[in-house]
Parts: sequence; structure tokens; C-alpha cells
Amino acid sequence: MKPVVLIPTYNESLNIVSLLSSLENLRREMPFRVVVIDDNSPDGTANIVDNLDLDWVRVMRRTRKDGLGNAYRAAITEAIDSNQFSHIVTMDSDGSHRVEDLHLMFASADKDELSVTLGTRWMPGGRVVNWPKYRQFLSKAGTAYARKVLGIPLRDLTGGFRIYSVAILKKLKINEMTANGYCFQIEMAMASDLAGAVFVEVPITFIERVNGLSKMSKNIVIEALVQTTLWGLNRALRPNADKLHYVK
Ligand SMILES: Nc1nc2c(ncn2[C@@H]2O[C@H](COP(=O)(O)OP(=O)(O)O)[C@@H](O)[C@H]2O)c(=O)[nH]1
Ligand SMILES: [Mg+2]
Repeated sequence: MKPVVLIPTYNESLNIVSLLSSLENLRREMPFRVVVIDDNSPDGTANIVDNLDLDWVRVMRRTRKDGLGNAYRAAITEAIDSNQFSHIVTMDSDGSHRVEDLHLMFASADKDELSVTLGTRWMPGGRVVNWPKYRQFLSKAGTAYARKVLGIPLRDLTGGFRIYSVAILKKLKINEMTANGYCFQIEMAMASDLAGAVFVEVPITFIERVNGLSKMSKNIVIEALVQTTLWGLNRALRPNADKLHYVK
């Protein structure tokens, strides 16, 4: 495997150094590279990473806060086009996604050419720690709704801790995707499903951040609800149209 780990950041100066240091330990077993995708964080996250001067970490500097979906799509496209990687990992920067779980996820990721490995909270063995009740509700309800409306039998559709094989990503029309908040994760799962992904769900422990602020907002929840409903209606009214839209 030749993985690259993509880590989006917005004002994560208090979290990014310790995450990179944990990842450095895991690199002894799996020498992946890292791209930090920073939206010009006012707290200087990008400079902090550059000053660490790690030859396995690169910062993709973007000009302004432009949403998780746009940040990921830019980095995913660049990683695919570089032809250097076999797998792309997506991971939060705030310590919620544990490096020890990534270790377990790597073990599942090379089993199938078209694999998508999902870090999953809502399955036996999965847990959340210190997450407020309303966030747990939003996450569970969001997955349950998307699962029902889109007919994708997965247990954590909004989670962002994943490993995609580059082979499955190459089948997708990434530029046709528009979801920008956390429903980016739902859109990626839906498109991968349409492209014939082999999903593997790995239980993870999600730990609420200790430092810095969540970027979750009401608009992000509304976007997810509206988008998922529209995707579901589209799917019911025009079967196969979404496959043409998302799959090359
Ligand atoms: N580059 C970039 N990263 C973002 C943006 N919004 C959120 N993130 C990052 O995405 C990850 C998840 O966001 P977070 O605020 O922790 O969301 P929560 O865990 O759902 O509360 C963190 O690493 C954030 O820094 C954005 O607009 N641009
Ligand atoms: Mg978080």
C-alpha cells in the first residue's frame, strides 16, 4: 500500500502538532505521506505545520474558509493526479479520529481493489467519548435518514474517518460533486456505492475534541438534510440518473 493521509484544518493550531506526532509513530509500520489542507486559518495552523519541517508532510494552502467538501475535493484530485498513491485516507485534525484505529483500518484496506474502509461509530465495538447527546442524536439520525432515503446499508454515513482505494476514486466524477458541509461524506459514500465499492466497516472510538472549536453549524445540518432529501427524490424519480452523474 502507498497511502496518503488527507487532513483538513481550520484553526487547529492546538491539535495538529500532537496528531502529526502520533502519525509519525505509525509511519514506522506504514510509511504514508500526509497532506494538511488548510483554509488560511487565522491561528497560523499552516505555518506551524511548515515550521515542523517534516519531509513526509505537505501543506496545501487554500485562500479562504471554503468548506470541508471543497478542501477534500481539491486534495483528492491532486492526490489521484499525482499517480503516487494506492489509497487515500481522510481524517479529522482535532484528535477525534484515533491513530490507533487507523492502524486497524489499514489492515482491512488492501483486501479488495475497490475497497472503501469506513471508521464506524455506530456498530458493535464502536463508541463515542464526551460527545454531547445532541451531536450523538444528529449523527445517528443523519445516518439513519440517509440510509433509508438512499438505500445504502451502512452504519456510519456521516463519519469522516475513511480509507478509499485510488481505484474506486478514479471511477468517480469528483468534479461533479457539490456537497460542501459534512454531507460531503454522504455524497462520497453514495457515489462510491454507485461505482461498485466494496465497503468494510471497522469499529472506531470517536473522542470529542479537547482543544479548539467545532466548525459544525446549523447551515451544515440544513445542507445535509436538504441534499439528502433531494438525492433520495432524484433516485426515486430517475433511477440510474445518479449513476450517470457520479460514475465515469
Ligand atoms: N480546510 C477546512 N477544514 C475544515 C473546514 N471545516 C471543518 N474543517 C476540519 O474538518 C475537521 C472536522 O471538523 P470539526 O469542526 O471538528 O467538526 P465536528 O467534529 O463535526 O465537530 C477538522 O479537522 C476541521 O478543522 C473547512 O471549511 N475547511
Ligand atoms: Mg471534530
